[in-house]
Amino acid sequence: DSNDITEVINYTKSNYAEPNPKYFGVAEGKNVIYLHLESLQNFIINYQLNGEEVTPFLNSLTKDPNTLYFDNFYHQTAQGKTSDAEFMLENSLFGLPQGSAFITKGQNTFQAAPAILKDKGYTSAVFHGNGGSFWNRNEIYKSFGYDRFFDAEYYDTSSKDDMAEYGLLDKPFFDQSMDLLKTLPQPFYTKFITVGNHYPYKIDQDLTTIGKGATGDASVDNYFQTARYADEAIEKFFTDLKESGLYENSIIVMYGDHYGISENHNKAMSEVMGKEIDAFESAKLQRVPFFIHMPGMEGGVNHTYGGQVDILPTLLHLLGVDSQKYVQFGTDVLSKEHNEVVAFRNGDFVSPTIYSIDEKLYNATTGLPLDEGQVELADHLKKEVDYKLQLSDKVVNGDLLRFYTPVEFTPVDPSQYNYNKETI
Ligand code: GP9
Ligand code: MN
Repeated sequence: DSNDITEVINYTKSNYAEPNPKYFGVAEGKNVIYLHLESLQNFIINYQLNGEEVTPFLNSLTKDPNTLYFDNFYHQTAQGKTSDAEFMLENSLFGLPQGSAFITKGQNTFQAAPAILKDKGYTSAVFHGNGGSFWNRNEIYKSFGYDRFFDAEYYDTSSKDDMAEYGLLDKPFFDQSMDLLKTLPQPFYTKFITVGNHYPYKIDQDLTTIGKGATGDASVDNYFQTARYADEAIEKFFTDLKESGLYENSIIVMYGDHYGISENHNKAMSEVMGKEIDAFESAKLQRVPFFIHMPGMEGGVNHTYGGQVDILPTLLHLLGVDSQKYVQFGTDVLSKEHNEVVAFRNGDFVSPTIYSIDEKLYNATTGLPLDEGQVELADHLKKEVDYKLQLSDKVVNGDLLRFYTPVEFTPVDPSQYNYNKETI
């Protein structure tokens, strides 16, 4: 009810982190291009398999002067996997502790990125080479205010060689997406959801350019090949964006959506990482790559702790849109006031000083049990994390954004949208 939404607004106001003046508005009016990188974990970045880089293109971006690369960035997904990542990305709300908010909360009121940016003159679109109803996307995107959803219907999926288990392989996907992208009025806000690097990472050997791993655990061993394939597909897409002229007017943001190698594979991962994967190392494996790339922007490797719930306020500030009036649970990772305590959906958290995993506390630097002197601080952080998750759940379960419309925000009318190819 209205008391609940007042509590939420009070919280999000106090949680707000002021934009960093150095970055605020540097991408004002630019096209936004999100690349949703399926199952890409951060350990693969700059990893060498038998002396060979697995993801040479992404690695080159970690050294690129126009790219911000975050190497302490965590996925915060739960059972909703891909859909949880998208949910956080579009709303800066947490996914639910069970199930997928995409599926159960598709009719909620949202103040999501596409709607926020529509008020700034943006057209929005999602590109995905799988059927539109997967994760209930074709419904919830309407509630987010997405103008267009190019699902498998819009792609040529007739060649078996082009298909992965969950839709078009990344190379034909990006290739075919270019022509669709060129039809959009600018500025646009877009998201490209890849599927090639999806469990169990099977790929036609004719398409591979690197060998498999040698752990004997098939999904771990195959992962190197599908990650390489994704890297090549992304590089090609960058090239095509440059050729089309869109590149110069765009900001490209890339994120890994969730882990690809589960804890069941810790034995093989110990071999890959050259160290035992205990609970502490397992938490660190939840890091996913996060890149922000824009011609002319000052880049660098950034060690700030952050997570997927932080992406939206970060992007809005880059675009010169203040996030203050929106109900968002993350904070701008580029802000000096950014909150570096990264909450996981089960109440665990990581931070630059303390890890709280499965009721155990660790020194973030050494991985050893936390000093007695810091336990009180850890308890305090844990309470903050629990409160934040609980408030976010209140918003989502209670559909509380019904009761709050930010000033100068145009509410979304889902019935205005239709993604059906035939009827457009
Ligand atoms: C399917 C794709 C996969 O369309 O996005 O979702 P996931 O299985 O990774 O949650
Ligand atoms: Mn996924």
